[in-house]
Amino acid sequence: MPKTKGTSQKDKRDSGLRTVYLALGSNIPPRKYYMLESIKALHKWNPDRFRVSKCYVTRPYMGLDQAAYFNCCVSFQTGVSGIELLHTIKQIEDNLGRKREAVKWGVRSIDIDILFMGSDIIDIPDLTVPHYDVSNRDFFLMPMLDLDKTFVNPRTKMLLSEEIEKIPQNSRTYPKAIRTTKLCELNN
Ligand code: A4P
Ligand code: MG
Repeated sequence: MPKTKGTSQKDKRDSGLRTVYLALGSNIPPRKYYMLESIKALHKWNPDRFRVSKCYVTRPYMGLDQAAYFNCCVSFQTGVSGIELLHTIKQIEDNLGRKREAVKWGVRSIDIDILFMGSDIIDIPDLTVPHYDVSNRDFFLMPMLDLDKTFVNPRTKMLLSEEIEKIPQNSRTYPKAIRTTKLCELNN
């Protein structure tokens, strides 16, 4: 097996049950449909302790000239490896017709990112957990706080509630909760 820098010993099947947190984002209509279908697919795949945050409408990150996003987070309990989880979310994105374009931060029907896998730290070529930019994105941190107000980022050792306060104004996307019962109907 090729040796990779910082490969986590935890990225294997028997890593034990832990709560994983995923972020969902869409800025191509119908955004609500893409969000809801992704949530349903994830719930079907792993219903154990499945929870959904509020859904937010957010400005494009770093002021990009794009349509507004819908963002939310989901959490569930699982024992799967990071790579297996990554394959599953890519499959769900593909099934919902996501086109992979060369443009970084291009528009997207649905983007599903792994934010945290319990307190695991994974640094392998295809996967970085916690997500490399989680501390700088209010559209990740705000819905994360809906799911767990006391969550500590295992890399920075900071509370997410502290990290969100530190985000500079020019990076903020000003998440605004939207009224929807549909997105949260899978909550326990
Ligand atoms: N990868 C590594 N770590 C992870 C992880 N923790 N979760 C690799 C998911 N994927 C991870 O992902 C590219 C590769 O990253 C994967 O093949 C995987 O091996 P991708 O989803 O195909 O590409 P992407 O999403 O276009 O790129 P990137 O850099 O992930 O974009 P971001 O960072 O997701 O940013 N503004 C607002 N308001 N809301 C948004 O949701 N999203 C973006 C996209 C930009 N602006 C936004 C939002
Ligand atoms: Mg992504």
